[in-house]
Amino acid sequence: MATVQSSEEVYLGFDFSTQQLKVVAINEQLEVIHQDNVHFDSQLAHFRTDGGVHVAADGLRVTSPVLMWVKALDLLLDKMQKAGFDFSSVRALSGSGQQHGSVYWKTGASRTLEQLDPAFSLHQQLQMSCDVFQDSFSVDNSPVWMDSSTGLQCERLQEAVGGAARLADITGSRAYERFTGNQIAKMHQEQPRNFQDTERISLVSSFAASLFLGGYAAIDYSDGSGMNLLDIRTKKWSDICLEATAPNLDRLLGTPLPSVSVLGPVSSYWVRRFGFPDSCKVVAFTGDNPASLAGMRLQQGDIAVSLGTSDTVFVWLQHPRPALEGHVLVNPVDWQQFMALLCFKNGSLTRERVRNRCAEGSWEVFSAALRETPLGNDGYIGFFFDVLEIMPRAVGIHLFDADNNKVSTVSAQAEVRALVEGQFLSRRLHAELLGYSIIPGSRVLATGGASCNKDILQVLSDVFNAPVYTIDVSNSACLGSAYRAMHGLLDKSGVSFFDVLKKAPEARLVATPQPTAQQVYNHMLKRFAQLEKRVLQEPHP
Ligand code: 5FX
Repeated sequence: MATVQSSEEVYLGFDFSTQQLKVVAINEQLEVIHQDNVHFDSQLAHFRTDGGVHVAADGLRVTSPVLMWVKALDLLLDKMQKAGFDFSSVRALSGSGQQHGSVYWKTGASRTLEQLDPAFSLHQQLQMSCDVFQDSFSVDNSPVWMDSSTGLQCERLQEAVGGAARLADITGSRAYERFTGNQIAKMHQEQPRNFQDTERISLVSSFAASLFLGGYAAIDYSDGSGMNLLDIRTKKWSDICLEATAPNLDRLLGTPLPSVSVLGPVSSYWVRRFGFPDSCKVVAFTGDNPASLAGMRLQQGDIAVSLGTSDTVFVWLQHPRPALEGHVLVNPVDWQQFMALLCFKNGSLTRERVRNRCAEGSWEVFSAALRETPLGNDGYIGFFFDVLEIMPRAVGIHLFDADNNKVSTVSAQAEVRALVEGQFLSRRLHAELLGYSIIPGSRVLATGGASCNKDILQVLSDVFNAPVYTIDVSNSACLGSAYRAMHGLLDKSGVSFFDVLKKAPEARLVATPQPTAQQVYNHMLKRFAQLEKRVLQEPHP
């Protein structure tokens, strides 16, 4: 890492992800000069989250305490200050948040945001009422993307707009349980008093931007596309979707803006408490997947695979062709373009569970298992859904032998390979169903926590039969936010995102497909698709 020199200008990117809050600072040369993070479970243990969330007894409702996110920001800024970070050099900041989560600001909270007192931390001023401060959130526990409790609301929304395909055509996706509109509808139905007491609804991204702005930040087009509420073509809220969701939503959501928008300067709270310049600009925050697209400087033809709490796959799209599977979002770096996104819930937490069960809790042992087992795993295929998966909508562990017979156990090493191959076959299968195809010259760009494991990336390269590249910063959402902060200042003068980032380090080649990969996995993919249909037919909640 280069060191901060006080004369240089700096851009900050934050990422409010599921398990932690992270920050990256870059200088004008696009060098990373500072990185830090706050891990929710361990560093804010009194919120008693597991993986950053609370899962209800029914397994379907999943929330995070909104004050945990606020407190994490206090803690992160304090850590940076103690490390000698010079906030006076920050020209602009932006950020991202886990997608779909919603924050409910209580009536009167905008005044609190406008009048934040630099003598106190944010959480002291935004938390529950006391003699001095009024509480700012009408709902303490925000529903997050892992929630799948809104099946009823999804059905009603699709019925109201004329079916799943029609909804996908308008908003880029059929109704999904985690999508914010369906979460809002449920909040309105199940917590009417709290809903009544709400003056603004934010996404996690726009909530975080609001803290820096000292006022409510607009929802950006790209993260707004994950709500089942935004018309991805007109970039306006869809009246029919709003009406089918809850009353007065237009007012509660505010007007959406392009992701590149400069929302205004940081509030005086940041200037007086930490020494930010009063000219420091806040560029609209967006979703973590859109921010990753920016961080990886994804281009047409590339496919990005993000290996995090959720695994996601995304590509740049010129023309939206929404389908019943997957999502089309407005593109975060060029709002006239689009991106396609696929999300899988069973990502790193499942990899960690299998590492603990089959590899003595060690990534080295896990990697050795991948190296010591053959491509194609002697025909064994596995589906590992610890929680209800999105694609396919199935749950449980399903293992098959080379004759497609269901088996209950395999060796520990074969289980490790079955997990990793199964995850990547599924990512490839669903990307191809959405229209993606591997062509000569295709690159797979890998990011997220597991992208630092070369043996996992070798399997990714083999299954996709394409070279895999990574960037040096494993958190591409944070880096992408810092890049977007920089671009936000120049967009109005007509400079494109890619022009701003010409000097950014090139992605590094980390794995190339082995000679037999194409033959092994083309055949296996066909079997995988058939077996997935069988798994889908098994009963689930
Ligand atoms: C995308 O649709 C998702 O639900 C997840 O990838 C979240 O954004 C994770 F933060």
